[in-house]
Amino acid sequence: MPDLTPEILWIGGGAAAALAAALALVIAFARARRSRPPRPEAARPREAPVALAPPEGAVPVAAPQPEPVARAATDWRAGLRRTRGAITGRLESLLRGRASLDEQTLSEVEAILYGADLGVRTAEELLAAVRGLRSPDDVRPLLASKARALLEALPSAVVEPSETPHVILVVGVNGSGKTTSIGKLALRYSRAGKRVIVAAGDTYRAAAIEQLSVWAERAGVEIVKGAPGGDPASVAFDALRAARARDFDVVIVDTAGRLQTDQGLMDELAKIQRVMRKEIGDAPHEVLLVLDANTGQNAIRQAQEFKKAVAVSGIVLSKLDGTARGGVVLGIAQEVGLPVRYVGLGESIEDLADFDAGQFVEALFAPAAAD
Ligand SMILES: Nc1nc2c(ncn2[C@@H]2O[C@H](COP(=O)(O)OP(=O)(O)OP(=O)(O)O)[C@@H](O)[C@H]2O)c(=O)[nH]1
Ligand SMILES: [Mg+2]
Repeated sequence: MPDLTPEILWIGGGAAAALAAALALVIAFARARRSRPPRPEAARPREAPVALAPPEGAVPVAAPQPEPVARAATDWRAGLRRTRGAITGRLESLLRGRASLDEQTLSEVEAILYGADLGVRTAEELLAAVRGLRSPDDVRPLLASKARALLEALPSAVVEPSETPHVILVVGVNGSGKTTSIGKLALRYSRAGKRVIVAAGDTYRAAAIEQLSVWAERAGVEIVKGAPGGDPASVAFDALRAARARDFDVVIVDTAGRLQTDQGLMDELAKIQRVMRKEIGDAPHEVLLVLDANTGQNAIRQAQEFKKAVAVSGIVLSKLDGTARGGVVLGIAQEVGLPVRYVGLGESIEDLADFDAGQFVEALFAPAAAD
């Protein structure tokens, strides 16, 4: 056997030299990058013409503009997979191979509808329509068209800001996703070229103020904070005043979570709304109630109670990702008469989608067997 050792050594030495050269190149490139001057900040859409000092207690904090990130089209089919399993999937399994809708089958359809978080009235109405059918094949198309009609009968959820600042008050029970949704919304408006300021109206926990600051920074918007334990209505008032003085387009006010059954705290929301009107007569222009989709029918009760305290104009249905209880969208429409405006589809700042009734219904009643 020939002795290959010198060649192997030579080849090994050559490879090491090449490796060293490559490494040197990489280091040189990294140094060059580090020494490059920082990229200029994205131009702000409108410069604040002002100069009014911020109101007392307000701490406006300038934050860098975020990098634009492309967002994939909302995947309604994926987002509704579990809800579709709970409604369409169960109906498919029940009706497969059945020749007619006999009483036994109808009572099973009833059980599925009542168990689907649609709310009693919606379930009753859908069941009554199904009773009029002859063929099991017609059940799914009928439910889809009824659901669509129900959602399309609601007032439009889209509110185009017609004056500035456009004021949005965000309310909801503890942990429903208010602060997260505000971060997501702030980013949306700021990407649309609006100057946004958020207000830390949850003064009950110092951590809540800090949490909103983090979201404001992520979204690249400003924030007005009050002192922990301070009056939330006065933080909201300060934010409106700052927004007017400094020419902001959109103000989004966070509030502390509260049980819908706690009258004292619900009254406080009404006070926030009243105090805002002292600064801007028709504020808030939108009151978004954040409901956690996982709470199912309890979300319907929450909506009914919040509606009594403040002029709720639309719903943000958070945590629709991964829940089987998304049928509650129909219950909210039917029993509360409020449109879902946005849905939360995850915990990151990009995970907010405009609600789209057509896409929602199509995804909900799509064949579930393929999931
Ligand atoms: N998966 C998922 N999680 C969400 C979504 N929205 C919010 N969350 C999570 O829900 C939890 C509560 O969210 P927050 O935004 O703090 O809720 P909040 O209503 O402000 O809570 P309080 O201020 O305590 O009343 C956090 O862990 C969020 O990451 C969503 O759309 N999907
Ligand atoms: Mg919060």
